[in-house]
Amino acid sequence: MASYDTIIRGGTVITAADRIICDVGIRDGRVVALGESLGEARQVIDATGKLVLPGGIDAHVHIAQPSGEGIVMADDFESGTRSAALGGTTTIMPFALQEKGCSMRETLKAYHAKADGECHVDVSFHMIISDPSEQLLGQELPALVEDGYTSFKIFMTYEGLALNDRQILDVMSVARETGALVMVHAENYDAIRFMTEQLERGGRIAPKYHATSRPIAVEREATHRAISLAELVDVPVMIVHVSNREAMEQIRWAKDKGLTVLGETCTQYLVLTEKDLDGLGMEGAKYVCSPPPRDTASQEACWEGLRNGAFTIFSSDHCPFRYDDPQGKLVPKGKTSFRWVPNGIPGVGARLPILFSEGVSKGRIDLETFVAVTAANPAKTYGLYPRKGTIAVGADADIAIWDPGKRVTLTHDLIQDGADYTPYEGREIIGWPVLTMVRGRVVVEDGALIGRKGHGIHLSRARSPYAKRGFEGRAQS
Ligand code: DUC
Ligand code: ZN
Ligand code: ZN
Repeated sequence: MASYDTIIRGGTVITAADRIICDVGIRDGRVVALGESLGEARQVIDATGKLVLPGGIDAHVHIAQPSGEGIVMADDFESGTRSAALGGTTTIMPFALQEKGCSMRETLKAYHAKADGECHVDVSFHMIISDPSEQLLGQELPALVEDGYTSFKIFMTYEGLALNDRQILDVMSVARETGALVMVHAENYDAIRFMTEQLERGGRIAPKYHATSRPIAVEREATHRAISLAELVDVPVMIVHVSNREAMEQIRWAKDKGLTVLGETCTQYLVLTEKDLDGLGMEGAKYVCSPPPRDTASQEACWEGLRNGAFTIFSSDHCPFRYDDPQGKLVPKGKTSFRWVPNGIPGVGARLPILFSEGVSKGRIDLETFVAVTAANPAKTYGLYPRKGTIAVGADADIAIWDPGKRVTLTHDLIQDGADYTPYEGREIIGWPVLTMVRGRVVVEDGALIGRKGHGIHLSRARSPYAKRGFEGRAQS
């Protein structure tokens, strides 16, 4: 009788710490052996000459989120997780957005209902807090953190979402008490409104002015303020989607001071610039996201941050809207001002191939760093490690096999999310995930989805080790 369900034979296995040529033995959806010539299995996958990497964890994606009147997000959980799988990602972490006046528990139930039975890869929800009522802070959040929803995002900008400093302090205090990890969207709301109104008064309403309306100072100031508020409360904080050197320097400054401040950057800040928003007519709307892509010096800074640990995590911030659609980027009001163009770009499928090609293949980062920022660190940061994010005995067999020399021209057809474009169309990629496995089952092979939706499950999470340390320390004192 075969000892294993599957053996991945002869590949180079990479984790955040090691690279070894060996076989990977898989049984009941988990890795049960790493070794030479592992013997028999019902299924043998030859990985000679290939790289065997932990499946990616995309810790920042938006799926089926309400996005304003008349606007519809392009992905449901089937299409979003299909694209993730095609791009070598085996777990995504989408947001459940609390709408004003609504219970967070009910919100989560609604998102579970949308996701259940639909997913190709595993899923674990963060929460977005828009209404920090007494009920939410005093009762719902502590119970939800206990139940494994151990992270939440807050916004310093956007009508209906922005929290003021007092509210941020209240939310951070609950994170401190409960051991949750706070993620912050750091841009100054009032400054953006001021800039937007000035631009509109001057008739500067095209999509490219979206970037003009939220310059680096807007992000840098809010990043520093978020860090300072977290310092007051003595709570760890994750600054998400950092786009430039000045914001990154606030994170570095905080780390040097001994604060637990973590950072995330995203695909768009490595390969897009503000100039991409300057398309013909409304075409620039395809690249409207916040913070906006900056310039080549900012790209360089973000690469540096990935190399030197200023950024712990690399995500897509997948936030998909169809372009040629009145419920998407071409919503009629968007023609009257950039302020109405839906914010966000698709990227869950393109994230890993772009980082691999621009990073590993071009020598900007090594393979271990690639695995760290795309899989191991997200798993550790958000309480999924060591079940996820590594290839080790006992871990889930979430694996992507990469052909490091495969040349591909990136097109939306390969990515297959629910949008009608990719902002990365036509890029030449070197290195591609040729097989994706989720808990031992092959879901993508040679660019084709072969799994059935419903294999992906929801993961409840432990507390982040960053948050938990403080939480446990406080509990004992
Ligand atoms: N923030 C996000 O995190 N995603 C999309 C839009 C935004 O502003
Ligand atoms: Zn955000
Ligand atoms: Zn986002």
